[in-house]
Amino acid sequence: MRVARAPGRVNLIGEHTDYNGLPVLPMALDREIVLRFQPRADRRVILRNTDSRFSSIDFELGEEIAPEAGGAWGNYVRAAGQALWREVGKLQGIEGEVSSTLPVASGLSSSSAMVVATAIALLDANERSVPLERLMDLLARGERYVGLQGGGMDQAISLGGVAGSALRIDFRPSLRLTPVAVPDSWRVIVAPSLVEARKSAGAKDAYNARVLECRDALAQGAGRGARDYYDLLSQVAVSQALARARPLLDDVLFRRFRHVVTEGARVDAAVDALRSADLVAFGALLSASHTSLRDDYEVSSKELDELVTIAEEAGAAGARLTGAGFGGSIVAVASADSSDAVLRALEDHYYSRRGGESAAFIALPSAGATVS
Ligand code: NG1
Repeated sequence: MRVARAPGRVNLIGEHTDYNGLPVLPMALDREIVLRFQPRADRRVILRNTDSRFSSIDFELGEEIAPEAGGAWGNYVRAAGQALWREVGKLQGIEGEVSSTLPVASGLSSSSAMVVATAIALLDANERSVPLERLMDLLARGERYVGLQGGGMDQAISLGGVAGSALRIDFRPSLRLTPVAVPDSWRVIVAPSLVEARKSAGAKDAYNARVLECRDALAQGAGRGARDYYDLLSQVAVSQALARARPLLDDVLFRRFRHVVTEGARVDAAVDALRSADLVAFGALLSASHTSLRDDYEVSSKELDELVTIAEEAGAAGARLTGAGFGGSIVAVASADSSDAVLRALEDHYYSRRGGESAAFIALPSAGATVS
């Protein structure tokens, strides 16, 4: 048996920027999808899931793989299979078993981890390889198979994660990953809201609507003819872009536009704060990002807002929703000295009141996907 492992991720800052050509700052988690597999002599992919909520899958690889109805996990496996077949040609299948230490639909990218684990397992079984950055891009486009017009952050960080570091990922002018060490004295806390952010179901439409709104804002003149937000901000400063956009856009489009251009600037500032180990500045940027996602981008929820407030009041330097929103998790940063108080407050004021154990955890910046 061979084993493919692909981690989930927590995005520290840079939300809804990737599909707009602006950078992100995620780190790979120490929680992952594990795929134990062996090659098959035919084209079939047969996988069991150790989580009894998910039924087994069995399909044939090919140029055009029909999706399973609904939000099935098997569609992430099919997405990887179809993308790779189109890239490298004929492939033999695999059979095996999938397990996970990642909470599902928590905004921690279990879906992209499934895509990545499948892809590296299929490549290994077929003794094929695709250059890493090509694979990142290929799988980002491939995952759109499930109907979400997503960006490239999740596949890139799952494949390219570096232990001890967050990664600044630039998508334009070309894909580039720059590790930035997370100081030993910082703690990154992840707190799931326990409200599932199932992108394959309802949240998909809301996500895709945001993608279109961002494009509309540019097309209605705020882009000054630029192809994307990267091109726009290569020509003008954020303040100029905002001043020019305001009279051209209605209230909703202006707020979407303002989130994207200010969030891009916050990523730059956050990378500087991380490099200089300035926890206070970094935390303030996280909290500003949350406000922008809540008020301008409108992707937060009352549970996510509540978790952010609890973390901040308990002494976190800053906190924000992480991932697409519409449910999922928050991320908070705190000093090693105050992280226990933050975890305790989350337990007392959020999880206990819902009658359960705490689901919050300290995330360790981890390495990317492997197969062995
Ligand atoms: P989540 O929902 O956290 O897996 C999605 C997109 C990202 C990015 C974020 C928002 C996919 C697979 N993931 O992440 O590319 O746009 O939303 O920043 O499309």
